[in-house]
Amino acid sequence: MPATVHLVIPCYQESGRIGPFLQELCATTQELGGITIRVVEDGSEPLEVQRMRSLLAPLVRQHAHLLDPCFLPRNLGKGGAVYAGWDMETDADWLGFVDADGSCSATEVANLIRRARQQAAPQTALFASRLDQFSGQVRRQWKRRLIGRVFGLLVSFVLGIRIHDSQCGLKLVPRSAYQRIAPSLRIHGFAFDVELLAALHDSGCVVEEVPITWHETPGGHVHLVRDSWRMARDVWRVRQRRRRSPRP
Ligand SMILES: Nc1nc2c(ncn2[C@@H]2O[C@H](COP(=O)(O)OP(=O)(O)OP(=O)(O)O)[C@@H](O)[C@H]2O)c(=O)[nH]1
Ligand SMILES: [Mg+2]
Repeated sequence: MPATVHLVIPCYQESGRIGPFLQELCATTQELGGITIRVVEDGSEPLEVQRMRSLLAPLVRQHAHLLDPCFLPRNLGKGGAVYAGWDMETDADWLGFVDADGSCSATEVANLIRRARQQAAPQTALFASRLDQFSGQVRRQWKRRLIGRVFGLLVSFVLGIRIHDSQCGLKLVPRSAYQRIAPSLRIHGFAFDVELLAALHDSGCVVEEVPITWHETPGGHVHLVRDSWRMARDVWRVRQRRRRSPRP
């Protein structure tokens, strides 16, 4: 039996982007087997919720492994939605998430799952990474590329954990490792991946960066100035918290 995987797709106002990607993801993961997927809609306005319900209902009927979506009553942020979805799952060996916009293809998701399943027991967390910035594998607006790189350097420097791209929208974490650290996780916004990285690292779980192909889909929600500032502030908070509670 292959290791089981539960994938969450955090969504905020995604009815215009998620359709083709979700279709492709459902088909690809059905072939692999042992995978469940849940869309977690994060408190969008009523009209958007209605659109998502109509879009998802036929897909849920068509694919047994696409679970009923979760509609959160208020916006928690990307991390909050991911954790809400992970906390609903009590069985899977692996917990993961993937962005709704299809910047990372269903094939890449399948490749990462295959890689996770090569581990004898879930042990090493796998963070997809836009590492090969200049190989043509990564197509991103130059501004996002630059800010992403600076943010990666900031995370490595401030937290003392070597990482190139902490923010890529595809990750797989052993459920046992998540359960150990879940009570300590506080950040629910776009920098939640940084806190996740630090908590995994401090708990002794190795995090491996896996280069993937990434073709940016227009219409992203991350505001380069406002969110970069908030995220940098959150990195600092993670640092301060780690200093207050030294690792064993
Ligand atoms: N649940 C939830 N998800 C969010 C929120 N904001 C963004 N997301 C989701 O987070 C994922 C990534 O957001 P994007 O809008 O693609 O981010 P981006 O601006 O394209 O940034 P990159 O993809 O990193 O280049 C998508 O699945 C979004 O729907 C939010 O407030 N709540
Ligand atoms: Mg995106």
